[in-house]
Amino acid sequence: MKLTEVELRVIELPLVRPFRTSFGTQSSRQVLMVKVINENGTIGWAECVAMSEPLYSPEYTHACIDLIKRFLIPALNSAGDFKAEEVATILKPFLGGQMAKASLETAILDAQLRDQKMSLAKYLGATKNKVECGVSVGIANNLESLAEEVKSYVDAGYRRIKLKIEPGWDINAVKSIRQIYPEIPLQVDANQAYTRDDGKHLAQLDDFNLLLIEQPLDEHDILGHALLAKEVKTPICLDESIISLQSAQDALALKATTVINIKPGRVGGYLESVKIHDLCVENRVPVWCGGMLETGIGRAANLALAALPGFTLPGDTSASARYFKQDVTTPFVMDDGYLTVPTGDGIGVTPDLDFLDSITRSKEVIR
Ligand code: NPG
Repeated sequence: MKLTEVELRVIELPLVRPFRTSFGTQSSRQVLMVKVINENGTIGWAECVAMSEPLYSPEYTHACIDLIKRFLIPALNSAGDFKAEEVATILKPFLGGQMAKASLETAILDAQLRDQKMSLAKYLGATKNKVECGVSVGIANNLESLAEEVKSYVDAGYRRIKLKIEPGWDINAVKSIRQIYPEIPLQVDANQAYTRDDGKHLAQLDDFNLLLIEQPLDEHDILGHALLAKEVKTPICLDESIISLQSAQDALALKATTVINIKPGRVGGYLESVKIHDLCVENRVPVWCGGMLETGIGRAANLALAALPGFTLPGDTSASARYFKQDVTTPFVMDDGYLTVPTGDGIGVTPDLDFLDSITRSKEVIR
């Protein structure tokens, strides 16, 4: 493939309710949408999961735009004719930038698969046609509003609840939800909010039959997670620390994690995600697909990945309505706690361009 055009467009989508985590509160989602056109005139779409600020990861929207324009597109142009499978190798000399790289690789893969008339799900090796839905619940103002929000999701059919936690909003929040729902699959996500000294405190979560504790410590503290895993019985699951196949291999070998959250943007794309999935299947480590408040464009691709056989735990693959009043694609609607995996060519969806234009904050086209 050769790229004839790349469009980088920043949109801003309001969230249906503010989403509070240990690293901040979001009331809208700024997203970099990446569109490529290849030499056949075929269009490919992807979204970049970086946030507007470097709070979850060092990447942020405008840094990604700079990296893509200044280094990634010129490198692909110099490579001449390439396949989507070669993109990661071409971009490897530029360090980091997984989210930026993932968005470009995914848009290129979307166009390539549309040319080949194949769905992303089939290409990645999906074995399911629907995927179980979990939902991530932000830190609430008080236990009553938390219970109310969780009830709305349970009533809607979500099959697994993830509570965001931080020091001061953890044991009691979990206890209150466990009392109401003794059986529901429940897990927590700290987004790095604790330290190595918090082992005894976090061990109190062992009473609540949680599926896992996600990323309790700093993303670089692999040893700390391994030590914590000896202090708590609840399985530790790494998210932010897993940025590549290599980091997944290391974390597993060092016993810092026994479950892995795969987020394609965080690891550099869907192809790297499949490698991590395969590693986990080989080692009988359960995986699940994380979410980054994706629009329908990213959600479609995540569903294709989550349909692979190693994804044995429900992911943060929620319906569009969990986050957005109006999605940029035909909305993903949950049916009996499942979302259907798209079967069309490529990612299987395209954005509604009129709606996209109406929420566009900036747009540049590189030819
Ligand atoms: O369902 O899309 C979703 C969001 C799930 O909680 C979720 N994501 O830390 O995993 C996370 C968190 C997140 C959201 C991280 C946005 C970064 C950006």
